[in-house]
Amino acid sequence: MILRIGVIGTGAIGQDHIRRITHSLQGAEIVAVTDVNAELANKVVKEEKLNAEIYGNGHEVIEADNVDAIIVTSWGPTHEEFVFASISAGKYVFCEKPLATTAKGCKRIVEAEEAHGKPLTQVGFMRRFDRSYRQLKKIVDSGKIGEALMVHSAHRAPEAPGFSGDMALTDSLVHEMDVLRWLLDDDYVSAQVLLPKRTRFAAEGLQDPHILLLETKKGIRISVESFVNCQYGYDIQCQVVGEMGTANLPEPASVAIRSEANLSNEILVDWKDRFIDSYDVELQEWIYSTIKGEVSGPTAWDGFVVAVTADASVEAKKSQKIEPISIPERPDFYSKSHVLHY
Ligand code: NAI
Ligand code: NAD
Ligand code: ISE
Repeated sequence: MILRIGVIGTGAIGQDHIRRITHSLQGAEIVAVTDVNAELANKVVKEEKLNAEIYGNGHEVIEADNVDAIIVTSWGPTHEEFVFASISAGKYVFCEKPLATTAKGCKRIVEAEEAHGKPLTQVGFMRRFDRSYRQLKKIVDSGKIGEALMVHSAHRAPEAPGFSGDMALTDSLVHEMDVLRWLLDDDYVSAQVLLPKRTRFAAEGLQDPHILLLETKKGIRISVESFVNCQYGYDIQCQVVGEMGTANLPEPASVAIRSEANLSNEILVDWKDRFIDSYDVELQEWIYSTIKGEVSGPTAWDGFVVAVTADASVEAKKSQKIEPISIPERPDFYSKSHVLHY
């Protein structure tokens, strides 16, 4: 079976996903697209030589008879509406983060899926598909370093064009909020946000860097540095400290250069390059599991948990106190969806 996909939002990441599905991955084709910027949708269909219908809005894409599954890559505030409509139509949907801009919105999606009777939604947390994170998880799960006690991690980007308000927490650190609970097989109980000396490279009125401190149910303490104007590169770090050793996220492969009395390795500067393989694996696995009628990646429940964590982190930044993170028990309904494919 070839999965026939409709894409809502043909901007930066929508175009990337269309390209990888059309030119690199197997088992799917793009048959429908839409964008509020109709000119852009037209341009993408032409440039990628897609055999796809261009629709006037996302709902028409979702309702199209020849569309089996939906990819939502429009702006964050539009996601909830399109995911909801996909569930109502009984169609599988891959939604870029955020699932919805509020925890309430995510909860409504969870409830809609429960009412529908099976999970249909996967959220675009691609780090779970990243080879280096999967290698790190294998070591943590193997018990080689004993029980995990602490995690030190960092999310650094050279600059943050278009960032405003608390986007460092709600747009970028959401990836850590998702991948660390997956890595540790745990959930968070509290958040605290420290505000270090501000870099002069931050836009006016924006705090940068941040340190997010999370505590988990098992008592693991996590520090996440967010530094989105670090100038030097896109650098994702993660070290798990266990009872008997430590395990570090592998660095992206790069050529070690010995030259002019220096030993050096390139540091990537763009998140697209750092996670390029992860997006491929993420969407290939989504295509295969959708054809099988399963959700095997991050679910609507995971999208909800991240939204609750992000809300508590923003609150902790404001209050400068330790804020509780209240995550209800995961419904049995979602347990099966955590299957990992190595
Ligand atoms: P973008 O602004 O380049 O593209 C969004 C597109 O959606 C635009 O072309 C816009 O015209 C269209 N759009 C907006 N509302 C729409 C609607 N109601 N109907 C149809 N089209 C609509 O944004 P970008 O960077 O592609 O981000 C899109 C989403 O992907 C965001 O939610 C973002 O958080 C997420 N994202 C995820 C990444 C990841 O690493 N997983 C990386 C980058 C973005
Ligand atoms: P973008 O602005 O480049 O693209 C968004 C597109 O959506 C635009 O073309 C816009 O015209 C279109 N759009 C907006 N509202 C629409 C609507 N109602 N109907 C149809 N189209 C609509 O943004 P982007 O960088 O591609 O980001 C898109 C989403 O992807 C965001 O949610 C973002 O958080 C997410 N994202 C995820 C990652 C990741 O690493 N997983 C990386 C980048 C972006
Ligand atoms: C972007 O939206 C993403 O999702 C990237 O993966 C992230 O690293 C970047 O900081 C965000 O702005």
